[in-house]
Amino acid sequence: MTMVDIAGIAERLDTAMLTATATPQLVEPLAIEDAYAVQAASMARRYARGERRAGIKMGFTSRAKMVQMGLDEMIWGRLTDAMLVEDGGAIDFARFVHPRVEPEIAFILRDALPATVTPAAALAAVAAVAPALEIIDSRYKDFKFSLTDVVADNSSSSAFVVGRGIPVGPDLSNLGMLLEIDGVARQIGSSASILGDPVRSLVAAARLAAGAGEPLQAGDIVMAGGATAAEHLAPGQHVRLRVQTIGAVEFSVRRP
Ligand code: OOG
Ligand code: MG
Repeated sequence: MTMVDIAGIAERLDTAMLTATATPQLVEPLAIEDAYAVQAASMARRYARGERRAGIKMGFTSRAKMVQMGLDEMIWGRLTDAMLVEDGGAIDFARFVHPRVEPEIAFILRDALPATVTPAAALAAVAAVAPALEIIDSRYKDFKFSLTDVVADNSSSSAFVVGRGIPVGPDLSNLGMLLEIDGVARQIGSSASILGDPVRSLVAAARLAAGAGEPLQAGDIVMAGGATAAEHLAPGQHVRLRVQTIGAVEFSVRRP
């Protein structure tokens, strides 16, 4: 077995994020466990700088996202308070390398979740379900990566916006989702694209987080994954997502 420089790769990815500068893809193919170890090590650097855990994001839970990025395995990443953008707020384009946005659904937990839960039990622990926008920003050159590259890079997690949402109740399995940029429809989809029902993503999140020794806690936010392909962002844009029944969420990209 070769030794993998977990801390060194974590530092490289963390620096790429802090300086908004793309870094080359990893040369040595990592084992998936090592990729998650790099992710944990890079997140430990952020926690040491004062960021606080906010929940987790799921990735590649829809066919549209798998096709866009050419990968077909579910992944996850960690969210912190520093990544949270207020609904209606603005982001600075210069903070990112080459940001994209994708339409999602978020769950805000009232109660902790164990590794194994039924969809009904998972929903019973949810305080609110909300429309959400994820701003992904791969730290790799040209937004290209292998599965283990992207996992090491915290699954491209970069920023996220969560709408007000509503209490659990309505069926979430087929809600229309409309992503508009500057008032123009850019992606139209359905929550059904997310594993057939976004609650399945929440169930998987509970299993994966617990498996990593960081089970989902009360107050955590779980991003269920993009329902459609992601769209490139540019300075000056206004982005809005409307999700049938559960509401809307928006943000803008400041001009430098
Ligand atoms: C990886 C992250 C995938 C999603 O919602 O599927 C993801 C990427 O596409 O850069 O966030
Ligand atoms: Mg996403």
